Amino acid sequence: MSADWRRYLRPGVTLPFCPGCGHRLLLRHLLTAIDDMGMDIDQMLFVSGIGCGGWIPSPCINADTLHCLHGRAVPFAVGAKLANPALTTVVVSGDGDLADIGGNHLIHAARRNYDITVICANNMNYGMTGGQVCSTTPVGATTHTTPDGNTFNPFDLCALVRAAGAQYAARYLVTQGPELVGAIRRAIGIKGFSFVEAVSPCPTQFGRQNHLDGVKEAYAYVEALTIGKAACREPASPLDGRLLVTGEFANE
Ligand SMILES: Cc1ncc(C[n+]2csc(CCOP(=O)(O)OP(=O)(O)O)c2C)c(N)n1
Ligand code: SF4
Ligand SMILES: [Mg+2]
Repeated sequence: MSADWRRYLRPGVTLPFCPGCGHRLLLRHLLTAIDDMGMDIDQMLFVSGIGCGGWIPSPCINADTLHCLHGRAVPFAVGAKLANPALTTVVVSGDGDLADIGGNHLIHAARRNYDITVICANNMNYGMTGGQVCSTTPVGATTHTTPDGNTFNPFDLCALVRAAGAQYAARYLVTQGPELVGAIRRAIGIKGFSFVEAVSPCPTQFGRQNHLDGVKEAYAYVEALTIGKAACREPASPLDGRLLVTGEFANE
């Protein structure tokens, strides 16, 4: 793995994430994948919506970035790709942005198999706005809007986009650096709709709401939810209670 990822940061940028935020690691893994692939970043476009996850491309990456309306990163990316098919187009945004307010765009982009890559920074809540419940919040987790614990089953986003037609779908924790870098590389390399879910702890909002007393505890919580695909019963896609299955779920 290359260590040269920092050269893709916008000069003078202060990374806008809290200490210990998983989004910072995701940024590093994304730029490492781009460097490893020898991509010409001037031929790439990074698109995001609103939220802490939406800050990963803009202001951090020194490339063309589109910072769009909340939930609308995917249609902006599709429009840009249709206008300029030579552009390697990568959406990076939060779980709330992509799966909640933007959920319909996500499934239809997968169904239509647009040649874009979508990277979802899944921190299991709306981090930016204070830690509200969202469609990826585990059952039982407390949030600002579910003080007695979330009662709804979370989406399995990889299963969702796979069922809709995604050519590639993978999920890894941001602490699984080589796996996540490899998944991002494969996703960008595939022609067609590809999706990578990066499980990214949010110590400040999700952590505080769940009485996780520090960064270490926030990461331990997420790791305890996770199991590798090989260790899981097949098919690996349905969530088993609070389980997050990591691995590749489509690679076509
Ligand atoms: C149309 C609209 N509705 C609501 C908001 C408020 N809002 C801003 S960010 C956000 C949630 C972001 O959550 P997520 O995408 O998961 O990103 P995170 O901050 O968790 O990384 C919301 C609801 C908004 N900016 N625009
Ligand atoms: S609120 Fe959460 S997601 Fe947002 S920057 Fe802080 S730790 Fe990261
Ligand atoms: Mg989120």
